[in-house]
Amino acid sequence: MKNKLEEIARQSKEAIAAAANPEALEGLRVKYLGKKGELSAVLKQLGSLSSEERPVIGQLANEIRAGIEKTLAEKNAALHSALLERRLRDEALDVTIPGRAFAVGARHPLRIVWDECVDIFTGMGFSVAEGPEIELAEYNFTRLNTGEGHPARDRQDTFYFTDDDRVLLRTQTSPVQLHVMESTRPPIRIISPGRVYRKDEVDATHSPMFHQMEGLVVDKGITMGDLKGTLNTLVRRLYGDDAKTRFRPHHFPFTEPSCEVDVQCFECHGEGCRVCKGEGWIEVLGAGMVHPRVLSGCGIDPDEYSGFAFGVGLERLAMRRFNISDLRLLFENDIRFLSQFN
Ligand code: 2U9
Repeated sequence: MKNKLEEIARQSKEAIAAAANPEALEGLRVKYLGKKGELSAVLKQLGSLSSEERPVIGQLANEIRAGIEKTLAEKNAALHSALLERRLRDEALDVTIPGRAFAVGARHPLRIVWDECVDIFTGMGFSVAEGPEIELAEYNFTRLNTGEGHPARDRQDTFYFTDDDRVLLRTQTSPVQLHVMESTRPPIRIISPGRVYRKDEVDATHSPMFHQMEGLVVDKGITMGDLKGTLNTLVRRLYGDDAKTRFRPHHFPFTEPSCEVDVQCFECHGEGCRVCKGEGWIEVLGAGMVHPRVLSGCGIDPDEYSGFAFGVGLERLAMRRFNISDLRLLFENDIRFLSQFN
């Protein structure tokens, strides 16, 4: 029996040493130490031994069991640490490898000045209104006091869809403001940025599609003073707190009186230079008090209410701001050009 036990000790040691994984090891534990295992089989025969042999063999069996348990535990630990080693090696992460660079886009220069104007006006309590680019001549012209036969309606200058000149691509964003005046009661304080279309040949300063931002304020007691205060604020936010403005009389059919707003040249401070073409002043805006006929056409009583309106070309703002000499650069979508801004 002693031989049998020593044989189990030897065999189990070899088998455990050769086990390749925790599952095989568990199989060996059952095989040698389990209830129906080899060690138990031997112990069942203890009864057949003499009373002198029984404690000796019993003690040997216990020592062998302890030995197998220890070997199993050590092998188990070794297998697990080998497994861990392998995972650490296989799943190694080199945190020193430079990250993958994502190409982050830049805002288009037009979008930059658009956002900036929206910020300035929403800061003064204006809301942003938008509307369709396909309009009725009725809204683009007639209700803006620009009746049949007015030179601004010329087919040479406007993209009409139909032969009866009834439907067109808007030439200004003013129709948006008419729609707001028709559907809401004063006080009205809105800006309408957006695309507009005119039949212009493309050159360094013209494009058949360009962007405008118009504004409209209608309330009781609105005066030219409100117009000047608002537009001076715009110009100072755009060109700096010390920017000087000049309001020159002008004519628009939809405003009366009308004016153009110049800012004193930021380059020569009024002396006259290349930037302002010797003028000392740079034109930035058109504006005026909303014509009473435009108000009453939208169901707003001009004896009770008055308003002012203005318009600014966003391409010109962007070109001046970023020193861009050719308008076409804004529409060619050359990444090398566009990625310079922001
Ligand atoms: C309503 C009534 C009046 C909008 C106005 C201008 C003056 C103006 C130009 C600026 C450069 C167009 O982009 S540009 O070529 N615009 O000078 N626009 S007043 O007046 C309105 C608008 C809506 C109902």
